[in-house]
Amino acid sequence: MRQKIQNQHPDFIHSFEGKQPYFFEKDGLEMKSSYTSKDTQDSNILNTQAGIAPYLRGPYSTMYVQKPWTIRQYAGFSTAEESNAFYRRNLAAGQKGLSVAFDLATHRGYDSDHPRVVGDVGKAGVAIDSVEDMEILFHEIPLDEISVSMTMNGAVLPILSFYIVAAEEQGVSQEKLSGTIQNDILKEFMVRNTYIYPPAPSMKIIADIFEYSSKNIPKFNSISISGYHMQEAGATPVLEMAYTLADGLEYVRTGIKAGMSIDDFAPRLSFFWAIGMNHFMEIAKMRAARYIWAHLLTQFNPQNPKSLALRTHSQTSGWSLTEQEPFNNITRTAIEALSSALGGTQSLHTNALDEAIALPTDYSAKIARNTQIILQHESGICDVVDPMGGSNLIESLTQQMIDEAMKYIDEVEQEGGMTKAIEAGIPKMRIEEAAAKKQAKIDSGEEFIIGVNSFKSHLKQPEFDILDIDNSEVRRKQIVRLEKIKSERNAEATAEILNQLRKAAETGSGNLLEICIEAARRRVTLGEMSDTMEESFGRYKANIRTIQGVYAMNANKNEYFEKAVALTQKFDESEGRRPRIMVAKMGQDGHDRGAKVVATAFADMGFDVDVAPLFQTPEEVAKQAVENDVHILGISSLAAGHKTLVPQVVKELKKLGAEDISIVVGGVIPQQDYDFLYQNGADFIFGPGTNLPKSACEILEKMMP
Ligand code: 2CP
Repeated sequence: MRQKIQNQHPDFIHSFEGKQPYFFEKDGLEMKSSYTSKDTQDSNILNTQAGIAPYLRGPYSTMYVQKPWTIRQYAGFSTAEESNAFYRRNLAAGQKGLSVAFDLATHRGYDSDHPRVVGDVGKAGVAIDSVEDMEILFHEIPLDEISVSMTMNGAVLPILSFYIVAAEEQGVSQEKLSGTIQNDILKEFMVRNTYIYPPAPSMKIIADIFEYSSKNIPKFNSISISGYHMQEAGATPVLEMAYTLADGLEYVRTGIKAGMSIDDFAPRLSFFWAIGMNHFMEIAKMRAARYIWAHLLTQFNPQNPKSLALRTHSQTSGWSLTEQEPFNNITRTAIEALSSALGGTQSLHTNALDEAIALPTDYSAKIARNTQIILQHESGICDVVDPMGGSNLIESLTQQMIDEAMKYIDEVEQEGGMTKAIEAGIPKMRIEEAAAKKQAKIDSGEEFIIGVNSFKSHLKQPEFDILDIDNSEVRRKQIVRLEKIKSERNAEATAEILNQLRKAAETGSGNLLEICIEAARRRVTLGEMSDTMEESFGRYKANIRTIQGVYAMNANKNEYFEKAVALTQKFDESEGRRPRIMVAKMGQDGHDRGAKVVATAFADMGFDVDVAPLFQTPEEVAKQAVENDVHILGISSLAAGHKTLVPQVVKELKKLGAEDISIVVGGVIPQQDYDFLYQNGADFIFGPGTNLPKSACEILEKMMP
């Protein structure tokens, strides 16, 4: 007898008295309360070995017994000097590889002096405008010994060129470089939003990087095909895995179409997973992904077995961190790191406990790093290959994830591949639906977040050191360096190489990376290279699509939801129209999960909702808010630009005589900034963990006293 339990609330589960296992839904999969060998008897995945295709149990036969995963902490902030000092301290304390975070201005191809990036320079990563900055970033870090990962997708050509030339000027030749460039543009169009050019030229850039790196930097991983940002945007582990592998297939086809053989580039494709709190599913996901990848790649008939091996970096989930009771985040990160190691990661970043609030300090970064060191040296996890192999639960879940993921991969294939599926909006829609569903379940208390919607503590929270970046000072320093470089370089040589780049972009002939490397040698800046290619490629603008109904469907236990619906109706009756909110992001911050979830939830509560395009200036946002005649402007900020951008948008609204528009600020806002924002025009501030219907009620009650 199969009995299904829809609700996982402990009281409900404890009252269940049947002897049969009960079934429940977790992140879109049906699971059971107990597993036996019967659950795996029909499975054909049990008799595989690590180091041999299909690599389900790991890409290397000896795994951590021979070499533990690389402790690779992602970091970067402010100037190249400050980031360099931070890297060197971390390497001295036991970190094994570097992973560079660039600021959003750099990601989007703007030099630090560009007017659109005033609030972004040096904030969520380090500002890099030129080869000079890159040299400072790696000062006294031997690039032939330390492998460096760089998270760069939009401005991938200038950044990779600067890196290659900085190494060259350090005396390190290209064939000695080991590391990884993220270079995964498809997921940018889907979720991460730091694209520059439209899909077609972006894929040409990727093909050029594959080609150049296979010939010249053979130890460098030419891409990190990333699911991380999908899960951060709301994807379940299955969706994350399926869409990431489907992206991978699209890149493989791009490489082959550009004339390469599969073995030229497939051994240097790498992957990147988010590891969230769904412990068993995350382990199963990593194993299932290796199995599916080996099977998918077999169709290209590789001769090198390494072409079939999926090697991956992973990072503990940033989204799972809470601002409330941040010490709980140490526990969450340790559980996630454990899942990642049990799943067989090659490299791992563990988040710091304060990352939901601000940039990590040296102390919080140390705890995060030590979480990995403790796992490697105290837990015994590195003594055994694939320790979870043979577990009825894990093997059964691995098979289930293979089957489920293949359905989504087949759907993408039927659409004609990932580029087409993205154009049709399929993956984005499914991810946003999953995000809205999850938020509704959290807001209604059906899913637990300890310290946020349950087991809240009334003890006083400890004060945190907040690493605040003086963004205007970083920008000032960058501008001085940019002016110096431009005044000292050979203007003729610069113009000549930019012309070559322009022609190559126009005609599609020549390898763009090769030309950019020469441009870097001649001190062309990141903004200049990007602008030159933009002349032919254009700048991509995303279509905004919103979903409806998913939040309402999953909000049935939320007392505030009904109340908010009643209040919007009351507003309509008294004002003659529904409350209208525009949800906006400003600057180069493209993290839009929160904004999208707010948009769909508020629409389901009866608001008229507009979503502003990404990457607007405060002036553009204010103008649109007035044109749309909104009552409320909701500003979502996740990249620390709030102290610059919120006062500016308030000023612009005043100029337009629209002071009556209520300003709601949400996202990652440190408590210490609340007063500043209230004094500068914010009417409401809602931090991470906000119950959305409750916040809607607060706003409406203040608007209709
Ligand atoms: C390792 N090796 C072994 C064994 N283990 N050889 C024999 N037996 C073993 N048991 C060898 C490998 O073959 C390799 O040599 C070398 O040791 C290093 O191992 P690896 O597995 O390649 O590890 P790695 O160098 O650390 O590389 C891991 C990845 C790479 C995953 C392949 O792509 C990587 O480091 N990615 C990191 C990406 C990253 O940091 N992303 C940050 C995202 P050979 O090379 O000679 O074969 S930041 C995210 C934020 C959120 C954002 O994006 O916005």
